[in-house]
Amino acid sequence: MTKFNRDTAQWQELDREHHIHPFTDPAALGKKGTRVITRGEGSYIWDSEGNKILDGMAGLWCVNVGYGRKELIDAAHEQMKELPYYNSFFQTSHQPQIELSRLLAEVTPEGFNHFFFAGSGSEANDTNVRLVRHYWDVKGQTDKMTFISRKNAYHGSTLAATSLGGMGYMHNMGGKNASLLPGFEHIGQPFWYLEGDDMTPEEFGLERARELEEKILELGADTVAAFIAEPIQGAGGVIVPPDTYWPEIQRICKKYDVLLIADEVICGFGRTGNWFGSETMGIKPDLMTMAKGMSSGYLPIAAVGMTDEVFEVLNGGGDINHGYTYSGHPVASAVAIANIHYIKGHNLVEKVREETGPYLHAGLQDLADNHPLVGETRGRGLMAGIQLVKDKATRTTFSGDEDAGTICRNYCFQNNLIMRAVDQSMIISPPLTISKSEIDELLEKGKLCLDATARDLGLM
Ligand code: PXG
Repeated sequence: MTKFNRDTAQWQELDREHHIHPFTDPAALGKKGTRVITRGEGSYIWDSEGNKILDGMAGLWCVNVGYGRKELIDAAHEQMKELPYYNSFFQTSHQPQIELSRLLAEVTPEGFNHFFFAGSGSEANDTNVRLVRHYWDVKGQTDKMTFISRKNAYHGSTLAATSLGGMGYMHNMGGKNASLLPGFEHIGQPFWYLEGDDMTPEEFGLERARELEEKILELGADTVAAFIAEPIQGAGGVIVPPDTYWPEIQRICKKYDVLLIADEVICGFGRTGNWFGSETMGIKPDLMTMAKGMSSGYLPIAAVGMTDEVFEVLNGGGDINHGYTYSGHPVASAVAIANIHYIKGHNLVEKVREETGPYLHAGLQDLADNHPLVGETRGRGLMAGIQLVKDKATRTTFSGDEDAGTICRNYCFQNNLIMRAVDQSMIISPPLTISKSEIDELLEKGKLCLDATARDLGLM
């Protein structure tokens, strides 16, 4: 970006003056200044000071094929020249979104053959709310309006997506529950390590799943439209439910005629070692939300996928009064197609499942076994969480000023490793193209930062 001919301090000043950052306290950030990222290649990014940084988060869980892939760049360039924009309203369509729909039908689980496009995961989840309510209305079950999700779930940041999500601090933005719409209910999350007390993980998984049944009975099954959940919670801290959880959820949804929506925005497109997290966790959803890895973040695009059964109902229900200017944007669709071909052509899903995923988790297990600060490590494929604890035996975390997550995150920042903190967990979600030697580097740098954090907190 030398063409702009500004130095880092000038960029930081302009950023402070004119740019409002998402999920950030502007005043606090203004004091610290931002790190300006200028370039990416493979698993690495560079900042305006020339630092080479290992991106253990693949951007925001999305750059699945890594940075700088010519195939995706060329696809965008070619499509821009051919047809930079057209829509699919008013009896028109275009080739990239038709081809992308076909490809998605190929890579999604059996029965998923119909896709509605959006520009982001949040928009796609709004689409879920709109389409699912329409579905029940068409079926004549007009009271089935309420969505149930989980505390500490993340489903996006529009009003409907915020309401679907279970982040209290988001609901409370603008005043008490000002950002929580009516018709959205939340049950407990299946986070055994911190919330399971003296239950076994299996007992706890069943208990948390049965909260869904209790909630449905409390609200009345004839008022509940759908349950939405991530197969493995991402932004909540990479929380893998106990084995008993998903089968019980599936049983309950079926019993009470409640649609099951899998939010695959993070888990999709190879992240967990299968094309979709639903396959990894053995779930058969009715609808799926997809975004992020769908285009590896090169351009914004998202989708709601649905089974033939769900589509059959919509297909007989008249107008779908919903859509975005950029639904199925041709350039974003072309990039998503190139991205899926890249994932297939480089066998990334198999590589994550059989090679790099197990390799990463073996390294992490070593930390869980031997590091005083690490209570457990968890995850699937190339999606992992490291739980930081004060006391391993009692599963007690740090609190107050002893904010192990922030301390560790700051060490990562200083050591040119992107590893994000979610409360007292460190999160890893690198590009699916990461090599074993880059995983070694990630683990070595990660351990260095954990050691420094443990020393600061008096554990080493
Ligand atoms: N569902 C899930 C499961 C997500 O993780 C969204 C929906 C919303 O997608 P969009 O494209 O509207 O952002 C997400 C997004 C974090 C972080 O800090 C995670 C997300 C977004 C921003 C930050 O972990 N996930």
